[in-house]
Amino acid sequence: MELWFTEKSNDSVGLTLLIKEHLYHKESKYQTIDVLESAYYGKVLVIDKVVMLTERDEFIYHELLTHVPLQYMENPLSALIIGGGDGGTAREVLKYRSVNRVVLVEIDEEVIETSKKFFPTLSFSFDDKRLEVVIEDGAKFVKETDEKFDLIIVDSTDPVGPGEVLFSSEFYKDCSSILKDSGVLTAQTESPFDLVYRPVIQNIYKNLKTGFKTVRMYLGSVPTYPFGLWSFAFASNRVDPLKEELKNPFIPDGLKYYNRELGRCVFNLPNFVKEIIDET
Ligand code: AG3
Repeated sequence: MELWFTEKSNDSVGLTLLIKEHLYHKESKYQTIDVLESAYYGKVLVIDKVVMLTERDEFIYHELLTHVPLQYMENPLSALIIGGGDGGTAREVLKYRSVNRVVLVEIDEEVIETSKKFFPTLSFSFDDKRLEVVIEDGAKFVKETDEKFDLIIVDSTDPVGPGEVLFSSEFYKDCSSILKDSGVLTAQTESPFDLVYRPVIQNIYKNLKTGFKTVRMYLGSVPTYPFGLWSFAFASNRVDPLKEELKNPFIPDGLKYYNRELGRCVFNLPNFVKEIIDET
């Protein structure tokens, strides 16, 4: 018998994967966690029936979320990751020799445990001594911490359920206040091709603008996310990627997606996407 998994992107479109094996199912305190062995994309991490990552294309999302901001920084020392319990974002940030401290705040420790069991190519980052893991609500953490960071990365789920507060203007203002002067925040901000999500994205960018002087969107193509076209936010009070040059003298070896030519031009947006942002 053939087994297929479908994530419905909206009521009339979905992504369907042929599944070889359902490896794991767990109801955690916050959400359901599943691991599927797919025929084409390798192992798939699914939370609340939504694809978080696949082994085969996770590099695109994780490299975009991290190297785009890190290449605009001369000497990044510290990073705060909100979410990101699979370890993929931490893996990329820790490739920078200048980075001596990464704090990862994940609300659900079951995500970390699942990644340790099934996704060693991401979760090996948890063995790095520079990484501290805090099991807590990210919004609460940014409100209460006294520490300041060079980089904040919001590696969240979609803006529904427990992840919703991570797109609010209060959260962004709190992030802005714990960012060093020349710091940058990046966040995943859904698919601009999704008509249903358009007002949601506009709201996210409106909220970001209440916390940061400069807010830019950039794009990448992630085949296993809805519509294959994904957006990210770059927010800062000092750095405008459209006006400044890349500053980091170091770039990690062996990246599979990011290079500096690409890193400069990901901010050039198609007209239909510009329109979404201009309306905010
Ligand atoms: N963060 C989730 C991105 C959103 C995917 N949305 C969807 N499939 N509807 C991924 C976590 C990877 N570190």
